[in-house]
Amino acid sequence: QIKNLEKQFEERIARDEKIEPKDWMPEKYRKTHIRQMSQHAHSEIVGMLPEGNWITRAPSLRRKVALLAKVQDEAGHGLYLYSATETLGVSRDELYEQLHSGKAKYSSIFNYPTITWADMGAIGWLVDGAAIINQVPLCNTSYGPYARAMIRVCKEESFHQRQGYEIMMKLANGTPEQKEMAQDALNRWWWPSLMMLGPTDDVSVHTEQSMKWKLKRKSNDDLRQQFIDQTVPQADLIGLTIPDPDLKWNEERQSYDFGEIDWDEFWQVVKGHGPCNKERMKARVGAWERGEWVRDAAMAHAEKKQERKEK
Ligand code: FAQ
Repeated sequence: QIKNLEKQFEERIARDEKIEPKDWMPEKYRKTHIRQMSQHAHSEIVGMLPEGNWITRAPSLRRKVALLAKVQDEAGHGLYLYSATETLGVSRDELYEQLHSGKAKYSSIFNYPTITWADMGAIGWLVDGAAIINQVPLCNTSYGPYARAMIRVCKEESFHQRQGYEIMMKLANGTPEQKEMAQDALNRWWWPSLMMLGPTDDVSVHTEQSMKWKLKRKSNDDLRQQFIDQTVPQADLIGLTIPDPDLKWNEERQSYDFGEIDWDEFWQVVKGHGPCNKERMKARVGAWERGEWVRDAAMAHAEKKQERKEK
């Protein structure tokens, strides 16, 4: 019986049919989707913190409006993705618990500090740029609710990327101090943005199975190469230098060769030892605890309303 269901499931995947919440699916398919989708949701929520740091200090009203809208979009993406994950039979409370206890991961990139205004530009340009490269193929992923969520998310990420690049463009064409600030932000965010796309294919434990299930449509290394090839000309255009002395156009491959990524740094950050891991978790857990009275009040109100209805 199970063998038959598995066979039908594999055939549906081969036909590029979407798998929907009430369809039969292998337990491992369900689990790995809960893992990736919830970690994606957590990344959006934790990802609000580095930029939230600059909302009150944006240099103009126009910049503030754009940054506020971007951070609100990230909250929306997080909630949207949590809802999509819940269709796999896990509760929102369980997902929060996994984040707060450190059991579930969130993207390494959000454990770096945002120390100047140019970091808002670098995040939009590079971090959202890398996120789009990773998420456009996910619009075609096999699980229906995830694929549909990605379509809307990608449209919004595209606005985020442009607002970031525009900040960098303005700074790079500004005073020498402003240009220096933009270059410094690029220097600090470049390598972590490359790491964000995940470990190299030879050590990526989930890629093989996730590609078979069409959860992932492109490998980590392919996405990283695509990101580099797309971003280098953008840096050239605004006169900034990618901080990689080994970066070189390879005529034969029609791609850029690039230097060694510091994978020790990546794993340190993933294991909780990055510059801001503790601060990020403290902020999330603190927000959850401070919101307890609101949740309690809402529950008490709902119960009273129900009681009145029953009388
Ligand atoms: N950070 O076998 P793989 C955004 C973990 S975009 C931390 O290659 P997989 C938008 C991985 O979970 C950012 N951990 O794993 C935004 C696994 O550990 P596990 C979020 C990482 O899943 C922009 C282990 O290493 N985007 O938020 C990272 O096949 C600006 C082995 O790795 C997504 O989540 C990392 N960078 O490939 C918001 C996209 N990389 O789970 C605010 C969806 C890997 O077994 C501001 N996710 N690990 O404990 C994906 O596409 C995939 O999950 C990858 C990883 C590509 C991230």
